[in-house]
Amino acid sequence: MHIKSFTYKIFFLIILIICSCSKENINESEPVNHDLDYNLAWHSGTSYDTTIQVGQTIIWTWGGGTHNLRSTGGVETFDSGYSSTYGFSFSHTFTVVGTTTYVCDPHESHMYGSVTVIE
Ligand SMILES: [Cu+2]
Repeated sequence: MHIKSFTYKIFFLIILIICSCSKENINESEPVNHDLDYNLAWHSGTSYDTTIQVGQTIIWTWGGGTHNLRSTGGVETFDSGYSSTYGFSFSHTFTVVGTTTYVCDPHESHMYGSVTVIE
């Protein structure tokens, strides 16, 4: 009886150690902070009005089809060029306060957006 309860104590101790170890691992593997990036899908039927802070980056990721992403007015200029590769991505880091509009040229009626940069 004595030996049995001792065995249970050892078993409990081992379980406790395993639990505390795995908890530590969870804390270490917390996701990287992506607060500074905005990820937007870029395919037919996507339009956005996005407000960000100076220095933040927007990443557009292509769905199916042939698309480009070109600024059409405002305070910043950018042009991705054309790509028909699914998963292609284009990013721009905004450094000027104000609003910039953009469009996908072949799909200007349903692929467009604006980015408003605030201090
Ligand atoms: Cu398009």
